[in-house]
Amino acid sequence: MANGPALTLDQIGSHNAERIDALAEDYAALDRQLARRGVDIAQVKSAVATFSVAVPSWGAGRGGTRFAKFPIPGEPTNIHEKLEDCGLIQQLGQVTPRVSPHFPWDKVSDYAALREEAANLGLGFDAVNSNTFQDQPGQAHSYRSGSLSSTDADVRAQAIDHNIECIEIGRQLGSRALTVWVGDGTNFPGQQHLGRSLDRYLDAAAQVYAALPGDWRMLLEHKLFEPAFYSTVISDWGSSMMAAQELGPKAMCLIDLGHHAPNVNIEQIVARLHKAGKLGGFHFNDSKYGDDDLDAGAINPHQLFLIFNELVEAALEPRTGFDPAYMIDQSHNVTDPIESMLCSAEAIVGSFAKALLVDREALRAAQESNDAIIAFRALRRAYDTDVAPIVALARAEAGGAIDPLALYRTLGWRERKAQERNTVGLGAGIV
Ligand code: PSV
Ligand code: MN
Repeated sequence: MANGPALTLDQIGSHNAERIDALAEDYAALDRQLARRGVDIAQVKSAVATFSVAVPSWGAGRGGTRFAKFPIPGEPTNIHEKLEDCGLIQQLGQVTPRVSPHFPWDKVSDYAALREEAANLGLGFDAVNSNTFQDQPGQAHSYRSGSLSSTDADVRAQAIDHNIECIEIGRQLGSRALTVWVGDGTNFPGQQHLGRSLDRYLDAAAQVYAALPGDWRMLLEHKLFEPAFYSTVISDWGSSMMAAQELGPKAMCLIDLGHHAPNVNIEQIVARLHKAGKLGGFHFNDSKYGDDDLDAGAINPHQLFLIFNELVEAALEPRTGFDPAYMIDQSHNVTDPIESMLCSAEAIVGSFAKALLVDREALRAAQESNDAIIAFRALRRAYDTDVAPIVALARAEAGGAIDPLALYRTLGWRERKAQERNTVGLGAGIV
């Protein structure tokens, strides 16, 4: 059972003391560079200090492919141990103060106690995720032919009830959003009526929507394919937006970066959803081929920057309810999940910082006069800037480590946890 913070203030303090002079020098140099560009570095640092991104409870364990999972000694085996690892990530990085739980994976008997346990570790809870893409032991009806869109009314009722139960759990945890991703779809042309399956989904989702508390949001996560390989009920941002519009103002769209056709212009989807007032949140990760769930910014950091560029633009022209939920959704197959999430969070906040550096006036003028190269340069100049000193100083000022990964490596965390925790079994990983 987790109890208190893993690191003492002394540990972070002495780590930072050895690095603060070098950081101050780098920060001062960047300050002079940005001042020449008319950018106030202190303002950028303040904005960075307000930024946060949630970590997924399931990301604290080693993921796997559908072929295998290769656990590491000391990895967490339950929500308590996952919270403990997430608490350490937050202590080191100070940018991930919330955990996004997934049910029934994170089920416990006492949610008030779980909330308190998280609070003792400096954590709160973000969006609750339902799971109607797997069958659970003892479940009355199978999701083998779909869940919210199933042709069977009993299956739909079970999926609705599960989502409502997630809302109830989320209430107790202090969450304010339900993320719904369904694996519903088909593998064969003709297997299901494409229009009617969407109608059934909409009807069932409306019953979940009706159970949302007044200040909650329902985040609809689309995905092009997998586990279904011919059609998926909520396959793309068009279907997602259609559903969100039909359900009502509390329903918004969630963009998982890996859930699109290859080469899709995701930043344009961000702009479009914002225009419709339906940009609800993100699952950050990266991919090269499909829904690879690789670490955010590992493959295409430029895309991550361009997404944040649209988010900065969106904040300049906010729509009602504009407050996107930022979450990481990754599968760590070859790394220590703590290290991956530390690095991903840094990549995400760094992309935000870079987007803040764009000379919006120059960009706008170039856009209006159709000067493509100058417009592109306005973006490229920001993207090319090394914002690491801003991100590191904001982190240190918030109480985190100047070099979180280096400090983590000195802790012997996994070795210690390997003594305390049960061993994870072999088998295939989760999606
Ligand atoms: C589906 O691929 C997904 O992106 C959804 O967010 C799930 O909840 C998550 O991965 C975990 O399997
Ligand atoms: Mn996701």
